[in-house]
Amino acid sequence: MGTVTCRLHQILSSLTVISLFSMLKILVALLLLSLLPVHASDCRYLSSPPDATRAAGQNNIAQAWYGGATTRYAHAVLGDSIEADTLYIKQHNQSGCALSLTLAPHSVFEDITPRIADVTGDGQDNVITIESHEDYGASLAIYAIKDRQVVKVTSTPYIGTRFRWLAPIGTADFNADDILDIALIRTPHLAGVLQIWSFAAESPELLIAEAGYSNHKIGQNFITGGISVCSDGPRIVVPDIRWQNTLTVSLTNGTLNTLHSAAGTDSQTISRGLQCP
Ligand SMILES: [Ca+2]
Ligand SMILES: [Ca+2]
Repeated sequence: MGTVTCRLHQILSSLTVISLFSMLKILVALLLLSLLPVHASDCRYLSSPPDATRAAGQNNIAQAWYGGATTRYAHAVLGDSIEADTLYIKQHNQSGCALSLTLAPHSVFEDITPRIADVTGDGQDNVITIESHEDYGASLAIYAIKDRQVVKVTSTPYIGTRFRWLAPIGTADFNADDILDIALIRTPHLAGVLQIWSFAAESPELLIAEAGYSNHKIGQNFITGGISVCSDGPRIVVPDIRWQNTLTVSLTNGTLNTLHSAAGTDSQTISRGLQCP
């Protein structure tokens, strides 16, 4: 009986050694796999809305784009009811796949292409997005990469009502603090409030707000107008709220000044407005 028990013990011990050896082989194989380079084709991303495009950056962020197409916020201000719930950011010199952030179910990115610029003044790119909440409408939300994660660092307040939108115009340093500010039009189909925001040190500060401008018509998946940085400073070029004239405005001594008004808002008139004098 004692001999049988001893033999059984030997068999069990050898089985344990074999299974431990097998596990070790599996662990080594997994480690080797994790060390293999990840090719772009290996990355699996949620599908983007049909008209979404990728933004390209020059500083630390190489690309940013929207994925996770969803119809859960059926505002259709940009032409269809397909928005996105995921922001992808790929850094320069980053191995592996893009980093990502997915919004909570009450929000979407109501946008086509995010914008890349350092608007907080820390030398690191930010990704500028339009983020809409199912109850409170749109806000301008600023993202960054911190500790290899996509994080929201600051934002404007929500407009406050469902299906109210805002349209960014562009970035320029309007208050001469060497940090890019963001100009936008809040509710471009209603009051058309031109706002300029500073996000220096990740703190939102409204530099100016004045009604009577527009840069978007309901259903269009593009924004009209932009900003030119001329020798006398940045100039915003957008249609007036009734889309009759193309206005060129600057922020001087804390007020918006209309430098020029041209009849019409067609693309040629807008392009002429964007040329510095
Ligand atoms: Ca920054
Ligand atoms: Ca500034």
